[in-house]
Amino acid sequence: MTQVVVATAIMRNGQVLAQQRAFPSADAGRWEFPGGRVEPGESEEAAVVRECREELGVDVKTGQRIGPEVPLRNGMVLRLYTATLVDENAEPVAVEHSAVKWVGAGEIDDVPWLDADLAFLPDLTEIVRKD
Ligand code: 9L3
Ligand code: MG
Repeated sequence: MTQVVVATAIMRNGQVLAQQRAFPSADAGRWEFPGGRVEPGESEEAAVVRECREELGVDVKTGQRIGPEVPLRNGMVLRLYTATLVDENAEPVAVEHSAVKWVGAGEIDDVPWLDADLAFLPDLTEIVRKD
């Protein structure tokens, strides 16, 4: 079966959360939407919740899937879900990454995203603008 990697667009007050990768070295310094591999028997929505807990230390509620399915290396595919913080006042922290930051709709295009994540920007910008 195809290995799905989920990515999460956490939205709050017209902004979306970006996190900066620390590893591997080829990706270090680039920004991504938080997430990771869906585990066997796990739903994609549950993987979003688990990855945000692990990577950011926050609980999220998974929203809708948006944008294309992006092919990755090794036959994996990347899918993006929107999400909101369960506690709006909780601040995500970079547990295993270099940094996190909130990005407004007008700044999304200026972030040095991973190549794979670029495919989500048109659909995402429209949704963040309406948030
Ligand atoms: N990946 C790309 N964009 C993303 C995410 C969450 C992941 N927004 C790629 C990087 C890795 C693979 O998917 O090659 C698995 O992700 P992770 O487990 O290293 O986060
Ligand atoms: Mg990850």
